[in-house]
Amino acid sequence: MKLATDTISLSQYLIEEQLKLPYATGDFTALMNHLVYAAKIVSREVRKAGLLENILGSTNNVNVQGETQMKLDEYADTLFTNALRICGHLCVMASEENEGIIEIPSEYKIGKYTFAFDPLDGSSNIDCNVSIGTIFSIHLRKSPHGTKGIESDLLQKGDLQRCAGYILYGSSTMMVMTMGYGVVGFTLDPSCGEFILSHPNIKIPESGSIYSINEGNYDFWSDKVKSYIRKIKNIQNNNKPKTLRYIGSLVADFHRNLLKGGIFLYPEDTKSKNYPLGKLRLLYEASPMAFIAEQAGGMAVTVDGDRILALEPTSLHQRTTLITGSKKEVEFFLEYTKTKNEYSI
Ligand code: AHM
Ligand code: MG
Repeated sequence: MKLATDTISLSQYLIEEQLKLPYATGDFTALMNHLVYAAKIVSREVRKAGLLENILGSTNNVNVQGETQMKLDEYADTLFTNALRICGHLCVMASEENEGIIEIPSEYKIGKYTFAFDPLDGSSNIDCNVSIGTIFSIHLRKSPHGTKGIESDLLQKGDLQRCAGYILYGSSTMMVMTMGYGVVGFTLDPSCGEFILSHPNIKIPESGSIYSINEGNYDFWSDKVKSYIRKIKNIQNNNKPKTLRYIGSLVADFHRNLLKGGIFLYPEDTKSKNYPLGKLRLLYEASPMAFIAEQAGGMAVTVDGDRILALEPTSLHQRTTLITGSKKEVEFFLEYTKTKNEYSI
């Protein structure tokens, strides 16, 4: 076991990283400190959700995606919004739970960063004590500094992200993030209330035996996706079939595959109202995960093989298909689905 003297907290890490950059102003570090504070409070509420009345279950509200909002969703959304818009370093925000942009109220300082987030992803799992998470993406604004941010400040491709990450409320609470030079993970130590650096350099295994997909949608997939899934399960073709692991919380499914290796797929399905797009949202689900995947040595593409990070967003809640995970697994998916004319095995 590590002694406290060997450890470094997320706040200390951010300050040390800032000191390495002679031109850094400290704005980003301050912004992250507000985010970390909100993450700790949401983690605390998630941990005691079963004990509190009026926090589990759904509200009567339906969010912009047409989904019933859970009470914890709403709580997390309000908490992250309030904690971040006062920090003085954001010019505009966007959340999965809000149709339009979230402006910075005029009483607060306007900053140079944008913040897009999914406050509580995997909401169908909240009521049954299954892992859920928060996902975030930070860009530098495009519009002139000092003015209010606008929607186009948020509509930037993933390649331009300054930072992306997620908070996983799992068997422990973790924050995993990248600032464009590798991926680091911090675990919340509840005894001192600090995120402690627990995973200093996360690399996704080059290949892995796990595949994660909602196989209940099988009949509604394209032939190429059906065939690929049959292929990776087929023992004659493959010696060893892959293992299916699917939670239904992107953060948890992604995190497991990041550490163990494998592939996560959310292709389009014809029964969905979003067809021919996938279910997941580009700005605050696919794009931040793609940044982490690539920084960890993995890949993230659409079913057609386009890099997620190269997609130019055109709307806040734009959807995309997502195939992400170990490099060799994603490469095999692309090779298999592109080179075959007839998809049978
Ligand atoms: P949410 O943002 O409403 O929680 O939906 C996103 C979630 C992801 O966490 C997960 O990967 C996916 O939806 C699961 O969808 P499905 O239930 O269709 O498999
Ligand atoms: Mg979500």
